[in-house]
Amino acid sequence: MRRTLTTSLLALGTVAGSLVIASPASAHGYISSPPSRQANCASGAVKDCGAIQYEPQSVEGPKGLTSCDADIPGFAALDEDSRNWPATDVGKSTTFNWVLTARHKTTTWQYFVGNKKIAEFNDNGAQPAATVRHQVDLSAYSGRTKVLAVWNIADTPMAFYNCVDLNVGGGGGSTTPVNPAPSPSQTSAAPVQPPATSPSPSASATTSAPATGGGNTGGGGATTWKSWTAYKTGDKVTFDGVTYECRQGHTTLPGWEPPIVLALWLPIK
Ligand SMILES: [Cu+2]
Repeated sequence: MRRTLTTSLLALGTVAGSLVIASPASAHGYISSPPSRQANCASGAVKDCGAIQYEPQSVEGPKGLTSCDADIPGFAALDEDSRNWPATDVGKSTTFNWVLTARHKTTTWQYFVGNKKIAEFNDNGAQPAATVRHQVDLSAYSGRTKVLAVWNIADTPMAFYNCVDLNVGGGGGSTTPVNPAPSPSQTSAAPVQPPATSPSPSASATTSAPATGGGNTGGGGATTWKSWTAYKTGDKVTFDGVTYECRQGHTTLPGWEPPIVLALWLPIK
């Protein structure tokens, strides 16, 4: 009896320990689409970024910084403009999509180009959802543009920083995965598209992505969920016998299993 109880407690402890490990340890947030520099590092689109590739959500520093790396020496790659970061073609406005693995109460979300603040969204201290979207007007810009996006936390002195490289006017707001070897913008004749309707994280009915590849072809063809993998909206995966549909494109991390980050995964039959 006693022995059984002890064994059970040990088993319980093991389960609890696993749960602790499975939860996002240093959980914060970053812009997944259009891909921020840290998103490009996490997805492998840009190589040799250093530690940031493992924790794109962790570019945290005091409020008021203007750097891409939050002045964190280990993340310095993010601040190197010479890296030829892939620039996403967007129209005269675009929607920035954040993935928050910890929903910190928020004062404001700010967007800068150079020293100029081009947009600000005030949450007045509210707790955001696990995914956050902001549409930002970029009509004052054209061509290659570096946007610094800042998430200001309400109950700490800290903020989270993202640099997002865009090619304004270069297309219709495409959020397709970036090419690891970006073609020179001068020679790429990007087809002009009407403004793409951004995938809605909450309305799965609108996903009509005809899956051009990546193991998502065919009716209901779901692949097994994996960490360190880039999924796009509409992708289907299985995890623990349940099938999920991706609500928002992101690159997975250990601890982002679908049942834990349901904001990113919609369980389907
Ligand atoms: Cu956090």
